[in-house]
Amino acid sequence: MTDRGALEPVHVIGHLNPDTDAIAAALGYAWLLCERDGLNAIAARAGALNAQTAWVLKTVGLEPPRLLTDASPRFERIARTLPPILPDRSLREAWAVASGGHSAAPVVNSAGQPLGLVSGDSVFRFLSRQMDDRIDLDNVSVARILAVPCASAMDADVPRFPLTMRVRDGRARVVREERDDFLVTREDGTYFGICRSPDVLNPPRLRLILVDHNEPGQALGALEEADLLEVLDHHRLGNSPTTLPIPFTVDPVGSTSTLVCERMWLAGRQPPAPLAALLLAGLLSDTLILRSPTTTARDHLVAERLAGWGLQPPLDTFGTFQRYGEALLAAGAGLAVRPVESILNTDLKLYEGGGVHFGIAQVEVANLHELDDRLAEINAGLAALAEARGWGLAVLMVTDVVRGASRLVLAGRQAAALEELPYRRLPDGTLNAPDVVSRKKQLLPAILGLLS
Ligand SMILES: [Mn+2]
Repeated sequence: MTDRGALEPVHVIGHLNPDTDAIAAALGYAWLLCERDGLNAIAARAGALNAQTAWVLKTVGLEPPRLLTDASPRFERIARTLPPILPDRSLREAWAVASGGHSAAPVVNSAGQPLGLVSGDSVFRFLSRQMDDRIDLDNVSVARILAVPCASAMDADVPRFPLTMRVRDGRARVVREERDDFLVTREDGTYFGICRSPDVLNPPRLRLILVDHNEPGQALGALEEADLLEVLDHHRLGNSPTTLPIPFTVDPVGSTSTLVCERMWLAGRQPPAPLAALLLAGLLSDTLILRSPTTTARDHLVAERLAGWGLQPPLDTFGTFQRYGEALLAAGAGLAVRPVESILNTDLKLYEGGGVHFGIAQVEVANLHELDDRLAEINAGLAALAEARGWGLAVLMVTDVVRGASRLVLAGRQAAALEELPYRRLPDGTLNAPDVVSRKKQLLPAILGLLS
């Protein structure tokens, strides 16, 4: 690692269009770097989650890593969060903040809106105005000057930069300015901090570790603006040159999750069960449950170990890692290529309410339109399922995991009882349920309310 210290954040990130291995390896390796080396390692992702990965994260109970679409530093990175001062406070207080921060002092109203900065320049201009107004400065004490409200001595024309803006996009503006200090605002325009021109002209570079890829074309944007610290991968070489030597591992095993787990093992660190289960998913997804020709003996060994660590209650319901892997692959397949049997049975739960036995299956998709081509088959399959099981009602809940919405397909003798659900019926007979994603917490209570 560089001499910039252990607490400088380092982002661990996988490739664009992240798959389960890219997400699992980023979270797993970031965890190991924190645990083993005390680094401030932060897992990141270079794009939206796919349906399979969203299913795994939900199943194991982990939050997705933060989204990082490019490596160009933002104003947030160079902002100093100096305490703001209300405009009616004294110049003396502003002065204290400014000298403490070796910069200007931010003047912010009670609603959080930045009004300006008190700087050496602005105070000097304030004094000049006093002289222009023919105030006899010989007879004005320093104490009286320092007691004026700071707003009267501030510079109100300071440029503001949103914290999410790329620093490089603000550079030209800063170069034209005579000022040295600038305001950084939140998205809603409220005060976040201030920044100084040397930091705008030469911002600290993001520090990155790439996992599950090494080609710049597969990496997040503006990779050249970051310091690359390490690569941990299992793909072909396609890397670009670096200025400094870095640890670079490309080992042709079945998944990057395998490599991460081996390093945990070597370091004598056992990850928490949800993380182990996620790494197992990364391995099983990349190797198609150890069946892909990329699979090595090491992947088999690691799968056994991760299953032991990760398939603990409540994930022990999968029994074996093979069954866990099958659920995983089914979750990622989307509706287009899956047999109706698998769509209806992979995640099916049985209930009873008001004497009616019913089942609700849930399937996750990346886009609700995946349902359209398969709707006739699904309607038939769902009706057959209700008939075969003797249920009054069968429901398929198709959930768009990206946008957070569902469509419901209904079958069974009691389906009419659901007419009163607060969801709009579409021309194809399905119900449109925006904002509904949870079977347990949203759909089931609504159905039970109508049946009882
Ligand atoms: Mn991979």
